[in-house]
Amino acid sequence: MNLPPSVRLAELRPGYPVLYVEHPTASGEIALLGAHVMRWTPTGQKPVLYMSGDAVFEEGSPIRGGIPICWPWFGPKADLPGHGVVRTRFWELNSVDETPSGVEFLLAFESDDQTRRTWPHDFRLELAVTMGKTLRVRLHMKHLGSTGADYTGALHTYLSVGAIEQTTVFGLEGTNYLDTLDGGKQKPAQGPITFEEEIDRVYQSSGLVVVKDEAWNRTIEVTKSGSEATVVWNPWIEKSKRLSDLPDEAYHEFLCIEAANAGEDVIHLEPGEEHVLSTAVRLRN
Ligand code: TA6
Repeated sequence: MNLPPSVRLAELRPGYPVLYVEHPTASGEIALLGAHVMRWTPTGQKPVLYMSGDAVFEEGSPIRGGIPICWPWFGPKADLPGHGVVRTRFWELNSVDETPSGVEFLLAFESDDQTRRTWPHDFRLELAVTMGKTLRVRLHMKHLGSTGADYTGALHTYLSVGAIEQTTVFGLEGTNYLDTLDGGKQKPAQGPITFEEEIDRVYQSSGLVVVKDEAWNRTIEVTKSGSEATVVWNPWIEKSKRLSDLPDEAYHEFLCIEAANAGEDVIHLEPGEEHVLSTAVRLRN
């Protein structure tokens, strides 16, 4: 495939291709493993996506950071891999188009014998990623099975902040959330979110989320579509220590704001039906 001037394809490890982007508006990286947006940095800014310094880059292992694609289920599922079957497989690169405002990538993944062993329905996924002054990620799912199926999933976005202790999340006030750390109990949101402990919540919301990062004096806006659930996660101290692909002190440096179909937001697709889950991330001027 001919790549435009701002894009090159190289192996981060033998057999582990990554797309590297150096465009006037932004730089970034997309691993073909999991069609995983690993980095995105608008020109002149600090990185907006967080990537763990201890991340593992090998087939079969999820990447800690960036935007994991959690699908066709969100979270743990019996003895199956957490967050589904597509973030640890290589996707196909279908096209790359560059314009003065950015670069658009189209990647695809189809069900196969390996996915059928854990997910008994055929499907086709297409991911559109646009990197520019805004990052846009759009997951288009088509159900090809012979019977209907219920899907959940998320665009599991890791955002870099200067200090989690000086970070506040706005936009989820007045909603309810399911508290994953308290048996999934439904609780009312008490106001803007600040961080003094692990937070792992599925908010029932389809709206704009605003992350105010006092330490780096910047504000990140996260919008979405095709999603009625927004997951907010920070591992805090103990979980950071437990996760081998995350430095012990990493919890200071990121939070996840995830456009999800999770909790009560389950997507039922009949044969041939489709759904689109998307998110956009930008720095407020
Ligand atoms: O999105 C929040 C969450 O479900 C947390 O419970 C935590 O497990 C996080 O995802 C990371 O999951 P992973 O499988 O990538 O380690």
